[in-house]
Amino acid sequence: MANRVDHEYDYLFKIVLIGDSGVGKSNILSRFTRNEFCLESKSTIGVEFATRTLQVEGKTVKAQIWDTAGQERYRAITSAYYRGAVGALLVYDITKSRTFDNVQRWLRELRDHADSNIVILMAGNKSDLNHLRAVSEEDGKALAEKESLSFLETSALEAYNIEKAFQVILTEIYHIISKKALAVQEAASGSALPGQGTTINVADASGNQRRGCCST
Ligand SMILES: Nc1nc2c(ncn2[C@@H]2O[C@H](COP(=O)(O)OP(=O)(O)O)[C@@H](O)[C@H]2O)c(=O)[nH]1
Ligand SMILES: [Mg+2]
Repeated sequence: MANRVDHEYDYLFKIVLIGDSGVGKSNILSRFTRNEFCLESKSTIGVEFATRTLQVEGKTVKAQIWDTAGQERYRAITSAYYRGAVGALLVYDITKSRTFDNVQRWLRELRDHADSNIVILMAGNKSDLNHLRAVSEEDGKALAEKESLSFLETSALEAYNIEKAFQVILTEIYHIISKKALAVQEAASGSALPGQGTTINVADASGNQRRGCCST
């Protein structure tokens, strides 16, 4: 038993949650991994990360999502937090413009500490509090476009777009990884003649997809 190798997933992707304190990061995580929401703010839940396994384009992907234990309040997130991360969910609160203004600061933090190819989705959380809105959806979209980020408004409370946010990030990561793998394969086969190596794989992949894909 102890020796059994863990083969229940095809890919393991580390994703970090970042953004100001109080924007809803921990609740986004608990909504996504346990379908739970907590109205009271327990700032330190104390988990390092939580995981959930899901299907992305016919592959089994295990998302390992890291949450802060409140260090963001002291701007004391260490580089270990970002190490190995291939995705980031950058969260602000649509009712607090300061948390939106600070997105730039978080992008800088990512630039300094994370891999330069990290996939980033910006989430304007608490969309259920539309009557208290301080940041328009258009402003969110405009910033995301300017910074080349994916963007969604979410609500951890109403479970709105939470699933989708992770699907978008994981799919984007998967596309990048599979493109890289293909490039490596092509490089390995040198100036491969058409019909060699990769062609066979493409045929295999489409066969697998027809069998395994049910996510439409
Ligand atoms: N109305 C509403 N409140 C939320 C939402 N997400 C989180 N909250 C509340 O915002 C507060 C801070 O949430 P928390 O997840 O601890 O934020 P964190 O500091 O970023 O981890 C808590 O009181 C949550 O109940 C949401 O989508 N809608
Ligand atoms: Mg938290």
